[in-house]
Amino acid sequence: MRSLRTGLSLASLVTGLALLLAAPAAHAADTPLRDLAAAKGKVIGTAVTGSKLTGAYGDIAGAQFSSLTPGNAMKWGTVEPAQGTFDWTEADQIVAFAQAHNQQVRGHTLVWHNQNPSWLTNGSWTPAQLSGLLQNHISTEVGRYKGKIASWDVVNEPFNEDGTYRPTLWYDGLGADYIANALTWAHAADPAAKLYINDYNVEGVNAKSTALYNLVKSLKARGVPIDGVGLQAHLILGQVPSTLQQNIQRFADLGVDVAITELDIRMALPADSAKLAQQKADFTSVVAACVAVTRCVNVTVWGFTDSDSWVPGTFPGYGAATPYDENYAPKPAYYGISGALGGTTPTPPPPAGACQAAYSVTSQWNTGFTGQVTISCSGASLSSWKANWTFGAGQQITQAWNATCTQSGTVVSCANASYNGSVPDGGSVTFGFNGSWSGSNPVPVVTLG
Ligand code: G2I
Repeated sequence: MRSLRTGLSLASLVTGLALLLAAPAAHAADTPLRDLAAAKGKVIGTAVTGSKLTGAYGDIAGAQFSSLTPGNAMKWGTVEPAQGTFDWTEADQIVAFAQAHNQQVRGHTLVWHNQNPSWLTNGSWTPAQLSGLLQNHISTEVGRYKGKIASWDVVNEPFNEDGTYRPTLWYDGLGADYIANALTWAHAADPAAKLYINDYNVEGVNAKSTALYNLVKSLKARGVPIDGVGLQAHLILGQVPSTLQQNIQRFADLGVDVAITELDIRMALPADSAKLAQQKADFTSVVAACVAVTRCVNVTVWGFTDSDSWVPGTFPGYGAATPYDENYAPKPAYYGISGALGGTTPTPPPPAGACQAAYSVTSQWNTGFTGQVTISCSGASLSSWKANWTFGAGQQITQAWNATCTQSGTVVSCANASYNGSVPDGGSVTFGFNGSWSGSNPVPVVTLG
């Protein structure tokens, strides 16, 4: 900046600024999702696998997203495989990566019925023992990462589809208050972390989301620390609930934040352009619903690449659920997200264009003829050209205009003149020649080279 100031006149600085200002508009689609989200006051996240955070996977995770959720690394079964034996390797790796990339971490998850260690699920515990185990687990894990986790999915998937409590180790052993207790213990371990209850099939207004709504309302009334609800959003192509925004709004109106925590949109394989276009529209409407509600603070995709998605393993025949394909190329869904965050979709590159040459005989007499070649371009252009062909019946060029032609045996090569090398997209150039023939005068195939 200093050398810019001293080295440039005011006029050229102004010109330079104008160019700088113009550039982002032209390349807005290249703006990382995290910057687009920030401009809307939102956080955009992805679930990650710690061991993959290098190379292209790491580059995209770091550049595009402002929040990371460990897909599995912070679950009880991962962090305490044997009672009292802890393995924080992957969780630490993800937290360190997030800190190095100025990203939030969503901790996932403290109380769940899945992915618990077998020593826990196979044990037989009194309610007091179970409660002590849970409190100790929460205090240990939340305490370890105190100050480093923006939000915790404290309780995961507590409800059945009909809105009753899911019978689990926790509910069966401790009753519904395991939820309030878990939140209270988490708050004690890290008072600054935002505490969430997270569930699936609660994106639209339905029995399950209404049960969640009523729970949050009563927790708030009791003074239990609850800061947000997570709507997982494991969706199916073409089935974004029409009441999504309304549902987000009703939670916001309760005085809690809302996050879309595990967004993916699966389709029957193979993917095709129509399905990918529908998926783009679906990602657009989910992100737009969050953008429309101030207290919807975060949209997190459950894996950003189709190569790192839980979907094909769980729903055979389904997949392609994320915004990047298996080779890390952004899919239309990516542009659905960026568009809903205010980015512009890039103008697709023009279809691979072509220039071609057409040969014709314009007049012919007993031993001679006049011919011409027209070179025309569509979706492409040339700055110089050479037209080549092979005469099939002993013809011989005697004279050419608007090109320099040489003939060696049957092979003819004609190069542009100094003034007509340029063939613009949509334009054409013609050159002509006289030749001799006898017997027959067949039209050759001309190639450009
Ligand atoms: O099931 C999708 C998600 C639903 N909401 C809660 C999330 O925590 C859950 O995540 C998924 C992970 O993405 C999967 O990766 O949870 C699954 C387990 O319920 C995870 O699958 C497990 C496999 O079942 C294991 O066989 C595997 O060892 O992932 C493990 C690590 O790759």
